[in-house]
Order: sequence, then structure tokens, then C-alpha cells
Amino acid sequence: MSETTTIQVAGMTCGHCVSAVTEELTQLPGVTDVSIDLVAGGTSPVTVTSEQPLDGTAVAAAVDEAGYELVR
Ligand code: 9UX
Repeated sequence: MSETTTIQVAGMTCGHCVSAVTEELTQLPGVTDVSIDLVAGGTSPVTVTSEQPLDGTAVAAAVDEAGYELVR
């Protein structure tokens, strides 16, 4: 089974930002794909595909670690 979770992340403005968030989220247990639709300078939807439901606290920590803001 795979789960998809879409979160909103603010503060990304370029491809390097996207890479940073992707790398952090990819390290979470069971994550198989991260897809980011960059809205430069705005709030970007981030879709995470995982083999099991994500731990919201871990997701928030990963986004924070990358240096961006989880909006929801
Ligand atoms: Mo370049 Mo993206 O400083 O923050 S990594 S704009």
C-alpha cells in the first residue's frame, strides 16, 4: 500500500530550496517519493508518497530542519 500526503510549505524560492525539502522528507521512514510544485516566494504544495502513514511531528521537524515553514 502507499499513502500520499499533501502538505503546504512556505518560504521556498528556488530549485535548491526544493532539493533541501525533498532531501529531508525523503529521509523519513517509508517515504518513497516527494513531489513539490514550487510557488516561488509563496506557499507550495508538497506531496509525499509513503509506504505507511506519516508521523506529523516528524514531517514538521523535517521541514523545519530544511529551513522552511510548514503551513498546514
Ligand atoms: Mo537560494 Mo532557495 O538562497 O532559498 S536555496 S533561493
